[in-house]
Amino acid sequence: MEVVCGSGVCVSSLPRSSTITRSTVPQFRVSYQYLTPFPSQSHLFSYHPPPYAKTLRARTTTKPAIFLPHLVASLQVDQTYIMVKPDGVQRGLVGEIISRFEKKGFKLTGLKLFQCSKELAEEHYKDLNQKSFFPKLIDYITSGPVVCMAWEGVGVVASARKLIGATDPLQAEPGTIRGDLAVQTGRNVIHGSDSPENGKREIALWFKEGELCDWTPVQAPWLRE
Ligand code: IDP
Ligand code: MG
Repeated sequence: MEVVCGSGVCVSSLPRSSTITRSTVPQFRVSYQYLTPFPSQSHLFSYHPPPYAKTLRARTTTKPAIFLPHLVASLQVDQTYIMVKPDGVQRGLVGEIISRFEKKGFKLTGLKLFQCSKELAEEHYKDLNQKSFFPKLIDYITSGPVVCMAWEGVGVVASARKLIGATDPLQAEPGTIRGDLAVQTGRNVIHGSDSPENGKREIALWFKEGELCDWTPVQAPWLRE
């Protein structure tokens, strides 16, 4: 088995938890627990044979592939649902928040000011409906207009979560939106999808057909080679 480790290069055909020992890599003196560069289950880090491969064998092969996360990630364009919550709108933070995503280089594909219903808020946060704070969360989200946004880009879901910062603004790093602009979890100014799947689900929930724009920013060649 071909194994290349070091300089951030690993073989993806190894099971996530497999142990690399002296027998698999003779030059290793000790056992190494195989770890992906990030402890994520993300689809970004799984190997998919190219769909354009010419033969069935080539398409279904399990032969080891060099695992370069930045190259794998470069193939995946995701969508995320970002929402300025009612406190962000009331405090005049809409422009500041949009600006951070624009400056980063993501593509805005949907944008609207919107008063959401209780039903929509409950559906959006359905995974939290057993939490004690759920009723207050629904009151908060429906207490005034929100700004709904759909953003698109390579790695946009994970990157947006970094730009947003931790759920508790006091734990959020300075430089993040919550770290810079908020002080309490119950008033943390912004929502961002937590997975590519939820990005799609939430965009479909908050936007109607025809409200999203498919366009090519002129700056595209200046953002990605
Ligand atoms: P996230 O917004 O960082 O993804 P989640 O755990 O998904 O955080 O929670 C959704 C939202 O619910 C939070 O952004 C916050 O507004 C609210 N929330 C979460 N935990 C608490 C809490 O302990 N008290 C009050 N509100 C909370
Ligand atoms: Mg969440």
